[in-house]
Amino acid sequence: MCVQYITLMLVVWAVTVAVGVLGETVVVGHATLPIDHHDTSMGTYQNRYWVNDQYYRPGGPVFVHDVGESNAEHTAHRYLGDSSSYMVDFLREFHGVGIAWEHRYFGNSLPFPVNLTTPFEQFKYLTTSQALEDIPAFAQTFRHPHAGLDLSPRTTPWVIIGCSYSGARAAFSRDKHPETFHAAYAASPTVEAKNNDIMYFQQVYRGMIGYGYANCTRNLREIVQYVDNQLSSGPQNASAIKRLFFGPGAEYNTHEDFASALATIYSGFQGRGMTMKNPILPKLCDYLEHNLETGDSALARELVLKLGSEALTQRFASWAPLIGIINESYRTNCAGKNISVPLSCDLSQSRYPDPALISWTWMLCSEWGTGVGPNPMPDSIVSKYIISHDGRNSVCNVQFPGAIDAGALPPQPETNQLNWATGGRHVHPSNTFWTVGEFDPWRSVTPLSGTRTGEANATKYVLPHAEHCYDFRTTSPSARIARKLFVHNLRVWLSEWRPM
Ligand SMILES: *[C@@H]1O[C@H](CO)[C@@H](O)[C@H](O)[C@H]1NC(C)=O
Ligand SMILES: *[C@@H]1O[C@H](CO)[C@@H](O)[C@H](O)[C@H]1NC(C)=O
Ligand SMILES: *[C@@H]1O[C@H](CO)[C@@H](O)[C@H](O)[C@H]1NC(C)=O
Ligand SMILES: *[C@@H]1O[C@H](CO)[C@@H](O)[C@H](O)[C@H]1NC(C)=O
Ligand SMILES: *[C@@H]1O[C@H](CO)[C@@H](O)[C@H](O)[C@H]1NC(C)=O
Ligand SMILES: CC(=O)N[C@H]1CO[C@H](CO)[C@@H](O)[C@@H]1O
Repeated sequence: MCVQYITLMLVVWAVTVAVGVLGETVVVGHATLPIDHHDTSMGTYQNRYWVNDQYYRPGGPVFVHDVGESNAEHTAHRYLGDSSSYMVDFLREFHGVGIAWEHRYFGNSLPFPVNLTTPFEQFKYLTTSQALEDIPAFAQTFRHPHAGLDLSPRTTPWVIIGCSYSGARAAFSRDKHPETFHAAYAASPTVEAKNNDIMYFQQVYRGMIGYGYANCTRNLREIVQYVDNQLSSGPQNASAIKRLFFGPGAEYNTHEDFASALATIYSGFQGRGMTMKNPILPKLCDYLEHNLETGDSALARELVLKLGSEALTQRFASWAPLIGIINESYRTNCAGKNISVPLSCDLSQSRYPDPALISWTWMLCSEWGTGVGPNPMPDSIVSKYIISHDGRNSVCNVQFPGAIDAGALPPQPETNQLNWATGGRHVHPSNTFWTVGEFDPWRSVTPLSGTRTGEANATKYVLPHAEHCYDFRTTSPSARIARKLFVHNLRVWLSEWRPM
């Protein structure tokens, strides 16, 4: 399992952030919250949030953008401080107050310091259910930062918005705390916890076909089959195929680490699809397809059929950018590309030093499930070896050595317990607007896996030609439709709200 698919949930807008022209109107606040909502003797910590109240008029709602599993500072300024953001649009339209909320154990919202030496017991309060109590506790005493007006849910309708894990949190929040949240916008809501989701790459596969890359998927399937045959046909062939791709020394990697490294080619899909902003997959496809002499793709295909999958695999392995991509992701020097440092091509998992990744990995290892599995034959576009077959959960063991043996982490993430506690894919609160991207790799763990594309239902919308968390992008046409539908619903829901 490589870092791309563990960080994935929110690393979707690695695009340049516009400078917040309204930056000075965003104020940061700190809420004092119990570390343990069930036992106040554990003490309190400070949870960070940001507020923009410049569009507020009495009677307007409070919008909370729940940032989820990252340091929220960047997102807070992007959504609250940028006059062209979706949030500022909502604030203007409804004369609301906007809040960006940082999740406990992320950024500066730390019950305990998070780093590689954090004792396991200090992660005890990093649970989905504890985190679901944080905003409701904060909301009770929330006041207009300048005018001091009571803006708690007793006097003001609250609306929670999120995507991916925080999209699931939006739905769960409305479900568990209807007294706090009057409405929710759940975008790409990954409500179902799951280990080794085999539909992830199936969606990538469907998306590639949807975007006109069917031939490329055929090529990649043939390559994957060839690679898997070589990996399973004795140590000599296995070593040879690893060296073919990543040079001398690559043979010391396990099948799992090697196969996961190859799957890096799909890492840009969920955030960028097959557009030219995706720096890997479309370029690799073109390279595999095109006959260098004539530029004729049909001809290339014929050539491949004649030469067979071994030749095709060799062509992939000789794609010039590949080793650079791997060296960058894994901080290796495979094939000795950098002549000023020694050759090193160890593709094994190492510990993430980034605090947000440490906390998120803890959540995955304890509750949400880790990894994505190979999509089913005959459509497999990734090696069957991307999952380890030794029964041990290597990501969790590597990141938190000894935690499973000490009983601080379960042997396997307790996905069933979490789904039972949250409702998982059966969560169905009222006043909730649901969306997902047509080719979102995470679509199968949302409640919209069966919904038709573009179907403009009252409270559900599948964004055509979109992937993960496209809803808040100002430039996406289908996101604009989604937000319009939400606004339409929200007007009705707000008209039904009554103070307590
Ligand atoms: C790392 O975490 C430990 C335990 O929580 C804490 O005592 C220590 O100060 C932290 N180190 C840094 C550099 O923040
Ligand atoms: C190694 O691969 C070649 C080419 O696919 C195959 O002919 C050969 O049988 C394989 N060797 C073993 C030991 O399976
Ligand atoms: C896919 O390959 C077929 C030949 O096998 C060719 O006729 C067709 O033009 C190719 N499609 C694209 C989009 O390159
Ligand atoms: C080669 O590695 C050194 C040391 O890590 C680094 O400073 C340098 O930028 C690298 N060179 C290139 C061309 O990436
Ligand atoms: C809206 O969704 C419901 C259930 O999700 C479905 O039964 C119904 O046909 C949809 N309505 C429209 C107009 O698409
Ligand atoms: C750390 C390191 O050596 N990275 C290298 C990976 O490969 C690219 C190009 O192939 C080099 O430019 C990097 O220096």
